Amino acid sequence: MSRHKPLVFSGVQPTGNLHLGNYLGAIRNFVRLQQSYSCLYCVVDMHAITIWQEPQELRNATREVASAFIAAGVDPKAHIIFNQSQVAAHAELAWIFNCVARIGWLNRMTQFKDKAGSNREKASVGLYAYPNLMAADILAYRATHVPIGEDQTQHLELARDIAQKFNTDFGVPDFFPQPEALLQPEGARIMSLKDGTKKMSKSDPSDLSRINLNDDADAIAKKIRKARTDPEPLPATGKELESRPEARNLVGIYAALSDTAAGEVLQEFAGSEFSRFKGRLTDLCVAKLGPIGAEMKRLMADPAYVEGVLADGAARAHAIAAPIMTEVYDVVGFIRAR
Ligand code: AQP
Repeated sequence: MSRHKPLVFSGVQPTGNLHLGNYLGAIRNFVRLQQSYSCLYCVVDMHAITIWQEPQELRNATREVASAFIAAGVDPKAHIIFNQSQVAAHAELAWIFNCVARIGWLNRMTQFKDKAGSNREKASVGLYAYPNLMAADILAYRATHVPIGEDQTQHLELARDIAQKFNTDFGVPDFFPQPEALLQPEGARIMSLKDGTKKMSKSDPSDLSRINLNDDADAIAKKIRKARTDPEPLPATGKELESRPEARNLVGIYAALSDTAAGEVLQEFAGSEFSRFKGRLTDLCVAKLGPIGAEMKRLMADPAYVEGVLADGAARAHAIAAPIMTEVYDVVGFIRAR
């Protein structure tokens, strides 16, 4: 990993059912960033357990996310792929940040409100403190750039506030950098195939709502065929899609997968019935996701290799974080063996 390029950190939770939204909204971008940045891509298993995970499924999902990174084209030798719990700096720095962040700051986090729902009293303390761990994930490496979806901008703002408060409280200006968001372009948010107003999500109980990265061609075809649409043919302009969320979503998926703008897709399909468009979308999805799904399957059949990648990545991640943590402990006033 080149130390001369700016450092990117990003993570995906091993919570099962990796889907097209995770690919187009995150993993595909991870692959592209390898050119210009040194990248740490983390399977954030400690974040996953803020909501109950079956231990055996967690192990499996951890290998699956790592396999998806590799299958999509992340180079685990030139960059770093690892799972969060193998590098102690995440938990150690998160504790210090628990003591830097203010309760009022966390109370404003909308994702906690969404995820805890009406059962706030029963949510885990970890779910509440999740943004502090995310700040630690980034700052343990002094990462400067963080590719995130729009839903994570509030958490990244918090990481910046924590970095600044730490620097100010301990009188160490510039100790932690202010990490910057690498936001995805508009249209990178993929919605449920069953409801164009809800994001495609791992936790949606309906498997028909999402295209999983390990779906085979038949499953992809079935899900696109059954995807909700409206009776109108495809329009000629994006403006006419504004009040048609399902149509807009399918056009957005086609545009993202073919690396074009939605406007160009509409130029090609204006006036077409959905049945024709869905057929072409299926072909495109199968062509783009098929090879990734097949490679994931091959990697999942070799857990020793995938765990080897994670262990090697963790050792290299630790080597970056450990000297930073030594400085952190010194700044905070903790006595350590010399
Ligand atoms: N529908 C989506 N469209 C675009 N990007 C998406 N991401 C998730 N869903 C979409 C992006 O995928 C990355 C990894 O997400 P995560 O696993 O860390 O957490 P998440 O955002 O909570 O993912 P899910 O699939 O929606 O899981 P659940 O159902 O558990 O909440 C992130 O960069 C995210 O933006």
